[in-house]
Amino acid sequence: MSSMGEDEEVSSFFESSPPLKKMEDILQKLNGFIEHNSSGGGRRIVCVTSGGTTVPLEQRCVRYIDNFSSGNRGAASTENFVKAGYAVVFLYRSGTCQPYCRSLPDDPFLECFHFPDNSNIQVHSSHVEAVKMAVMDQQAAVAEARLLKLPFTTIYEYLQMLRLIATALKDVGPCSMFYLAAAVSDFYVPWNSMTEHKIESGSGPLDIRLAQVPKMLSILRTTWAPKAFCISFKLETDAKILIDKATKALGKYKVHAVVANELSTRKEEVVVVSSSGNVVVRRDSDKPESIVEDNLIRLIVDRHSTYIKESHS
Ligand code: PAZ
Repeated sequence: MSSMGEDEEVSSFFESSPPLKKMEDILQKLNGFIEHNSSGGGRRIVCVTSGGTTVPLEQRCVRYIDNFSSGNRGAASTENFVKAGYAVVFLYRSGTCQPYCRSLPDDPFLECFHFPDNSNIQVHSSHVEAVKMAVMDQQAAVAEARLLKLPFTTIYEYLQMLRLIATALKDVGPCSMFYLAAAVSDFYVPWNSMTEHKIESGSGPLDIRLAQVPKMLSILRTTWAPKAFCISFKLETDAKILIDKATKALGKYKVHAVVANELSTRKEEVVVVSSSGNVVVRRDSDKPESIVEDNLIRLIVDRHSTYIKESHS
């Protein structure tokens, strides 16, 4: 029997996925955001994906497979894209790191505040600057309609939302970008072979067979949003194979660049792999507040500008 082709695997994945909740609401927000930012000023729009997808083991999910991603890269990159003038669709895993909140103490966040009397709440002086910047930057981005946050949890939600966003951005063409920093599950339990109720314990070891999640990058590039500038990410734990894997992904998916990073050093340096060569991007280690995303987004924005110019000539 012949195995399914890539397109068939993708169609079959979507046909068997549980329907996306609040799809109309998401579409309305998305179309309004794109219309607002692309008409008139013609602002560039980037979809930043962030955090990890879960793989449910039961339809009425009690247990799931998850991954390590904190969402820090996506949140920090979003702040930098907004600073560079972009409108950002932030497709993020619920509960992971949010733009403008990275410098706030999250453990425990409520310790930032105190009550001098019953009718007033104040921020402790040690946290005033961080809270003020977080609130002002976030409010400015939202007030100017430059940040649209869309949460996902499962691999099913993530891929359906990515398809919606890509299709909605199709007409923005070269001024749109995909910056795919989310850690997307490679294996999953197909919805129709998943048990409905909580898996019972007490009958020995549990055997689960995971299917491969169809690769959506090719279809994003060829069909959903073929003119968008597209940056994918490659994470490895073995530095020896990282660049080779990233180079293969670049060729296979025809993305414009692959950002290669190794788990333990991902906050210090990344390598941008593209047809014009490999560029190592580092955090400025002499500036304590510097993050690798400051330099990474500068480079990506530059490359995007060149891409837009070339697309118009
Ligand atoms: O979310 P985070 O800041 O903890 O980590 C970022 C990252 C390593 C998930 C990202 O840079 C990345 O490589 N994403 C793609 C992972 C993959 O190869 O599927």
